[in-house]
Amino acid sequence: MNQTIRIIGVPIDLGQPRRGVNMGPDAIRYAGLAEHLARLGYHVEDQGNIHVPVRDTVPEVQMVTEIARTSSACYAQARQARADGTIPIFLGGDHTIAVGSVGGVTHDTPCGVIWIDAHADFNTPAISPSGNVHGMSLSILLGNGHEALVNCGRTGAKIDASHVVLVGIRDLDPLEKEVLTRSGITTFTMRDIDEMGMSRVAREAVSQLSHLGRLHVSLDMDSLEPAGAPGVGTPVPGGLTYREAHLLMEILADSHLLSSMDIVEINPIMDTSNQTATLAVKLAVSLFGKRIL
Ligand code: HAR
Ligand code: MN
Ligand code: MN
Ligand code: MN
Repeated sequence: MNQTIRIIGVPIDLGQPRRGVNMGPDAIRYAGLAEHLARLGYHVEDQGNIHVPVRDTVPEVQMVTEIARTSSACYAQARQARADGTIPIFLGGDHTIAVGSVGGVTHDTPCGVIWIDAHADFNTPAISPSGNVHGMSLSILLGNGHEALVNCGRTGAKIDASHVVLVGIRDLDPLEKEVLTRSGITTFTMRDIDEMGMSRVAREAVSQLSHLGRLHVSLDMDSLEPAGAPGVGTPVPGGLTYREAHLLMEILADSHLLSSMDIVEINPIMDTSNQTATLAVKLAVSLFGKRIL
């Protein structure tokens, strides 16, 4: 019996101000995600997209309510995908999709989370300079922030600080940095990657989380160097190279613990020739693929 990968599109752009990231799911589909995974031997099913209202029709004061509604739908899909024994891949959309995806996949049992991002998404409404909810997703999952989001799917925190590892971080807001330091979350910044090398970083991440028996990878495409991944809303120079990102995926694949994934923040309007979605598909192939040799 082949393993089943279930694709779930979450075209949400309500967690940040730019239109375009709502087209991420189709850009990733167009780049051939299903075909490439099928070629690896998986049975692939595409659930289509979760309904998200058009940003222009949502008044600013309704934004969090609508994000919560989408997150609940995403949570239910994540829970169902696990109950059906499939590996869900959630296509964003901005990084708010993780509130529902990580929430749902941890409904019954905890899970290790590898959060690959230029940002820590660890703001709260009280400290965020922008107020953008996509910069708060991880904090929400740890139980802090907008109540409607913290209590999405089930009440309170969805993951423990010791069950998440951040990789690729290079852009923190001043207060976000303080809160992140106090949280005790293991964080591998770009400097750590420069000094230690990706191989050691990836192995340490896996070894911290392997006792949980499975891993969720939340891949924010702005973790990559913008030259190779320009189709994102908040590019930050000095990101992961093509080879570092692939090595990370390959070492995570070697753990045989992968049970779910997010691919987020792709904005096709900012992209050229869909190269960011194409790169995301290649990384997913490395994550779910087999060794070259
Ligand atoms: N830290 C900034 C804020 O909270 C920007 C972070 C959001 N950018 C993302 N998320 N793409 O990873 O507004
Ligand atoms: Mn992010
Ligand atoms: Mn980011
Ligand atoms: Mn533990």
